[in-house]
Amino acid sequence: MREVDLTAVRPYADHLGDGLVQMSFTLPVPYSLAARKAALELAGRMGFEEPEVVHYEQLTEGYTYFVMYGRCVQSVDFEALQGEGFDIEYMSEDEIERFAEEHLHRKVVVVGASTGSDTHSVGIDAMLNLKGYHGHHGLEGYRSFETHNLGSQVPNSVLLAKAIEVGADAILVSQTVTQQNLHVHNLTELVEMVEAEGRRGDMILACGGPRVSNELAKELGYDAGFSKGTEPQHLATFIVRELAARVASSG
Ligand code: B12
Repeated sequence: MREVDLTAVRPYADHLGDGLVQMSFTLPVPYSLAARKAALELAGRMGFEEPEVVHYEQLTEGYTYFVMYGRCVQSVDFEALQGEGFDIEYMSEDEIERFAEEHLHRKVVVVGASTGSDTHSVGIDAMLNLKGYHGHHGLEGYRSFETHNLGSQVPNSVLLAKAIEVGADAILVSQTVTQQNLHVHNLTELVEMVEAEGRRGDMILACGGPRVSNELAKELGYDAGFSKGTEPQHLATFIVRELAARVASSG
């Protein structure tokens, strides 16, 4: 079996290192042979070799949707990225309970919501409700957590007021709709409000959603961001460790 060269990693489809990529996009042009040519030319300019249109169709009048294949010739040095610290060792539910008992000696209070006009509540429910996600309890099922799930379409002002009322250790925000960068606006507004109230140092701020990343979250002033595939114990691990570190550093 061929060994992977971790200093020059590229996408893999038929055989290692072939660089084959599948991508999809929509062009604002009518469904036509010219549209197909435009997509091929664009993929070429993106740097893909041997681009192919494997499917295209009219999305609506004046718009054409494409599924393309192309060969990516660039590679990335994966070895140079090791030790960057983006992999966290998560604890299990039992380990989290024991860690909280040993280090915190009280319940961790969290308040969460899907904010602004965003109606998608499945993400925040997955994190907080007893039923949880992927066979793992949400934080409501932990002895060491007191959870307040405010649901969806919650104004940032209401979320913050609740957090202050219950003395929250962490505010948890879910954002799914990213059209027009709505999520960035909502997430930023909350940070600004927390800061204006002089509470930023008292609360952990964490957010999540399919298009949220830890990098984006940090850039917007959050302590952490979580994306697709997050399970409740990932979030719980982060919260108890972060809180314990804050308790330890405050003497
Ligand atoms: C179900 C659904 C709905 C339901 C929502 C029901 C509900 N109660 O939530 C309904 C039908 C209401 C709906 C409405 C709309 N939807 Co919708 N919806 C979906 C759908 C099919 C699934 C979303 C979902 O539940 N995923 C499952 C959860 C578990 O995944 P998740 O949210 O990513 O959560 C995980 C992580 O992201 C993370 N996470 C999430 N939040 C948090 C928070 C914290 C603190 C942490 C730690 C982690 C975390 O952990 C979770 C578990 O791993 C998606 C398409 C898809 N297949 O993804 C579209 C989708 C999200 N919807 C979309 C759109 C556009 C809409 C509408 C605007 C449509 C319209 N024109 O009316 C409206 C929204 C109106 C509004 N005001 O918000 C788009 C969003 C595009 C974008 N990026 O902006 C999608 C992607 C569909 C699409 N391809 O166009 N929708």
